[in-house]
Amino acid sequence: MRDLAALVEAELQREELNDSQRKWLLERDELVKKASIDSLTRAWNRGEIMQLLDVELARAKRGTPLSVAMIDIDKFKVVNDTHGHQTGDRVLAEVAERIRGAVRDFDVFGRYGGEEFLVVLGNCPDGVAADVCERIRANVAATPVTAVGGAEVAVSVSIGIAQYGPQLDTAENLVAIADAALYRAKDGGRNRVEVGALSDLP
Ligand code: GH3
Ligand code: MG
Ligand code: MG
Repeated sequence: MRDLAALVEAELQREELNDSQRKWLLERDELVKKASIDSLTRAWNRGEIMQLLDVELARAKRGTPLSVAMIDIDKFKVVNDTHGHQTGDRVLAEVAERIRGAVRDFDVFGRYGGEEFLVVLGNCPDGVAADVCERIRANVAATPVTAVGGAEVAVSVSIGIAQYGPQLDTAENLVAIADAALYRAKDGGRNRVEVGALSDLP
């Protein structure tokens, strides 16, 4: 996003542009941003986070460590069924905020599906990815979310991690392994982090 802003700034400095052209450039920048961001959670949307993953994959091929984490809200259907969809939306936005508060400045995350988030941990050695995810897990579970009606709703997430490596060098494989590890975290009782391996693939 910073790169994009710098590009727009550079374009705006061009002397041959008149005011209405400058105005259009700024508007276009806003439109591009809006189209890339999920409005409920202010996380990147799925298409955008997959593109950011591609960028990190290119770095990983040159030797920079990379991990991805799939995060899924536990028993979210029960939240909707018990407290209503509006409270469900509030929980989604709050979980995104808590993920944002737990990742490192240069980590990026997006809304991958309904109540699933994908975190791309660039330049992240294996042990560090597990630490970051444990911090996310703890941050989400630390305090309940207040429902629209005032009730306190306990929230937790399960997280599956996949680490870039031999045979684990495509977005597809990384997401598949992170997903498999996530299922293991669900099976193991939820509110936990699991690191995936190639042996997790069916
Ligand atoms: P598990 O612990 O196994 O993940 O159970 P779960 O209930 O979280 O999973 P399940 O896939 O059964 O339900 C996910 C629910 O998320 C179903 C769907 O209606 C809800 N959901 C998806 N997107 C949104 C949304 O934008 N807002 C709200 N309020 N609910 C959503
Ligand atoms: Mg899910
Ligand atoms: Mg869920």
